[in-house]
Amino acid sequence: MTTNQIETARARYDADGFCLNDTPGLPEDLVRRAVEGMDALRDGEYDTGVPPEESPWNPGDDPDRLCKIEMPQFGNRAIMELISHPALGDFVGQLTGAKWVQVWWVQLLYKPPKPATSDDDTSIGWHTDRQYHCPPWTRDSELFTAWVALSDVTASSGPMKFVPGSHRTPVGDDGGDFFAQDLASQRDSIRLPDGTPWREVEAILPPGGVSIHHRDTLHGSGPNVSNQPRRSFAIHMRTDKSETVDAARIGLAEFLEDPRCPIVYRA
Ligand SMILES: O=C(O)CCC(=O)C(=O)O
Repeated sequence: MTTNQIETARARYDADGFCLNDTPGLPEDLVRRAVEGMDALRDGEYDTGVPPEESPWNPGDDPDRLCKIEMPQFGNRAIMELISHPALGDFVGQLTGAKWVQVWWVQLLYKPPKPATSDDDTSIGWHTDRQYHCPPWTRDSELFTAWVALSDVTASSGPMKFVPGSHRTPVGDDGGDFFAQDLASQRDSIRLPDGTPWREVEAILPPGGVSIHHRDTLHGSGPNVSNQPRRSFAIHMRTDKSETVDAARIGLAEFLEDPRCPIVYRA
């Protein structure tokens, strides 16, 4: 990306709490191998010999449910290569201006296609990432999520939606629920700070594209009514300006010293 493009992305990220990059430079072949890796994990095949962490979806579960697998890079080499890729690291490093950036948690998200007429149980409710950070991080910790698309994410495939500006005055821990299915009624009950209008922006991305969102930005997604699965990785990242409360190394911070949570950028 040129300096101008980075500055535009940074201005968007600061103002809106998210930004998109259609072409961060992830090689097509790597994206294809990561898709194969995703399918292998769904089949319970691990080319590293090690399974992912305990997950809400496990091989053999209903293929028509939302599939969320925690730390998929533990079980597949191509996925490890993708989440560590220097092109992604350079982009987030330049975006944040950080001394270093580390991946600290990863989720595989596979949203199966569903006919528009069927009951929706594959939506992801409005929430912020901070709500799910356990152990908590210190108040000013710099944390964000790089969401990498592995399929064509269109308006009909249940793209992520963001509420621009919602990161500026966080709605707090009761403000959302990842597992809620009725996004419209959630929207009626979430109180945005005075002056922040509720707007929703869809993150439409090609395979290999990425969106970056702040840990306090409200986001969610509806059902996938296309005819292809929606595939992605939510790669949770931190900069040198971050630490867990009491430097805890438990829960989602258990692997901070593990090479499978790589440092993807150093200034
Ligand atoms: O994939 C989605 O629609 C939501 C993912 C998400 O909550 C995240 O990346 O933090």
